[in-house]
Amino acid sequence: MTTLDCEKLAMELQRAERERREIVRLTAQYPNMTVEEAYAIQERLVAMKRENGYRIIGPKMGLTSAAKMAQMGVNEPIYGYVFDYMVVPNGGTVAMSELIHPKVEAEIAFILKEDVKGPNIDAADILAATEYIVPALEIIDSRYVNFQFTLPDVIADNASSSRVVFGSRLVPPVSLELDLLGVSLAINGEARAFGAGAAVLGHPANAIAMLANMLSRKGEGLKAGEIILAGAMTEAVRFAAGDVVFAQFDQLGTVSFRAT
Ligand code: OOG
Ligand code: MG
Repeated sequence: MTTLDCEKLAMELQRAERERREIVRLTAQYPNMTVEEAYAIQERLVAMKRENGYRIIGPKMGLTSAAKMAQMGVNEPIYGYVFDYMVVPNGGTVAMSELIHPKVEAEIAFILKEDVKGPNIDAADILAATEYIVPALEIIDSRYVNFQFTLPDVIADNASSSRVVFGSRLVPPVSLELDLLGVSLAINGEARAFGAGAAVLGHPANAIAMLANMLSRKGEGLKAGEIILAGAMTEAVRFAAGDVVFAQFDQLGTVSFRAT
């Protein structure tokens, strides 16, 4: 793949998101695309969004639980970026007309008080650098036909990032046992998925540590003040216009939105 291909494919993904249109997965045309090439496309896509005036809220981990890896048929964690235009207020609305075929998943987010730069970062380093834990609902929306992709496809597509709702309660990590922390996800009052922090690589701080180590490969790190998603604790669930989506987290409160 050339730099030109990267530019072209990032633009296709950008257009698909903006025009709410499914596209054929990139590996159909580039079957030998590597993970490194996929991150190069993601980097172009992220740069385009910044050139368009959008601001990064934080990097995020994806595919960090067995439930998610099995659901998506992919077997290694990935990262992407959440932008300011993706944030929906807690209790707010998500317009289906702006999205393609969204799904929702419950997550734990970290807000750091210090920058963290890999390599060799572990969960203890992350917990020591964390100011607050925040509950979240992430809305993912693959730009690919039928939400189907291989690992390089989903990396290039900014890990399906689309919308995010953060809870209103910020809790310092010392008072929490994040691996034992449970969550239930309900749609219109009907329980649809359950999870616990341990589903995320044994402990959500492991996912954030892995992210710091992955970012260090390109000389980057985690920054104080970013809100960083650790990856879904549950499988992702489809929702439709009119649905009320509600997550209840042990010790962290509730997060909800309504789809219109
Ligand atoms: C990729 C996004 C993964 C997570 O938390 O696992 C992700 C996808 O499943 O489309 O955000
Ligand atoms: Mg996610």
